[in-house]
Amino acid sequence: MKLPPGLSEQDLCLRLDRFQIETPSWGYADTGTRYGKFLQDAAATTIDEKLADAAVVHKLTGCCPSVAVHVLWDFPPGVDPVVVASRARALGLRIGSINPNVFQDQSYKLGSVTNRDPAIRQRALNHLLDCAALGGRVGSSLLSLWFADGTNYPGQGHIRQRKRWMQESLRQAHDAMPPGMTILVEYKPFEPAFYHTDVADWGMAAAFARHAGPRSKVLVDTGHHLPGCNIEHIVAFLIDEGLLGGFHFNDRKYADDDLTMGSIDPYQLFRIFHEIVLAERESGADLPIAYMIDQSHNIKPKTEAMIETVVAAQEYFTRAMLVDHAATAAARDCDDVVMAERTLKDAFATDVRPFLAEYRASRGLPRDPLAAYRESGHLARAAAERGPRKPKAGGSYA
Ligand code: RM4
Ligand code: MN
Ligand code: MN
Repeated sequence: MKLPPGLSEQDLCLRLDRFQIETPSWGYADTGTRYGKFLQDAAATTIDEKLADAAVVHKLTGCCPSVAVHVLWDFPPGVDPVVVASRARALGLRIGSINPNVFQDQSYKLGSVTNRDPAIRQRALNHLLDCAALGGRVGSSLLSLWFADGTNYPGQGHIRQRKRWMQESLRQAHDAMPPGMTILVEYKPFEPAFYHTDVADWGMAAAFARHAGPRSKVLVDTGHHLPGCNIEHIVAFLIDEGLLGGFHFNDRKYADDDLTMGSIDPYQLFRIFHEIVLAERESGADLPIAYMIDQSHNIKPKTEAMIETVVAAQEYFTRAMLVDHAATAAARDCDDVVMAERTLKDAFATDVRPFLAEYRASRGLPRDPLAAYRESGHLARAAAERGPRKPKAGGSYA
């Protein structure tokens, strides 16, 4: 494997040791499309089962110590989050980002914090404040906010008024957070709203984050862009503004498809990591970015898809570390566009899998986490245990 001057394999290994990826509780559960939900016998149904699967992923990959939770889905009445957090610890995990849910309740049909009805706005805000407090209790450092708020038809909402309501709620959530917690503002151009979304793009998310206060940053969900969008440009821009807080990684072909990372466009993933690695080399420090997965594995077995994703993240992050930045800069200095681009393509084309296998072995981990998973028999055991308890159908669209 060709390394850029000044970088050793040991350097790569040490950076990989610090490259941690958060897996989402909902990625282990049965999820569906608008048209139906296809149940998998092995998919988790309770938070304990989700944590058990996350622990398997962490055990095999060594780099997924935290699990994102979706408050409503993971902590139904009767489930004590503090007890869950201690069970997570017993499995070698911790609770990661707290994801409030202000999109599912019937009252949120026309919006949550941007609803015209002050009582509904207050209800949504109260949930955000509860989630902030919950974060403190379970030792989480991230309040990750995604709003389904938006409108379907021109004239349906007063856009600037709604913006101010959003702004006000974010500021209040920010000010109520325990010290050490950060808000991440996630944007999305459409869906479920089809005319306007209240936090539609990275610029709006950045403006909201700035208004909210200093402990507030932007979350880039790779699937939340209109086709053709240059995501790595957004990433570079947010890094420079000190506003890149984290990622929701997934891949997509058309919209918010939530496919496994790198399955459709691995070069894009590489280009995103390249911007991060370049900034880290220039500053000499790791960027404080929360790398999180947000995927919905409708077809693939959940835990396998998660392992595949984690492995892809490591592969493309490692490839990005192979870019010879001095060579890129030298080519750029003489306006040699062809050679400048080639420095990226050379790194992208490098097969880093043998190196990563060695790296894992040196850390006492399986060389091939997916193969180790298949050998472990976990999938069949989970299916035998969980399958019989599941309903026979996933529900219907109408
Ligand atoms: C959204 C967004 C959020 C996720 C919900 C379920 O599209 O990606 O991050 O929590 O879906
Ligand atoms: Mn997301
Ligand atoms: Mn999404």
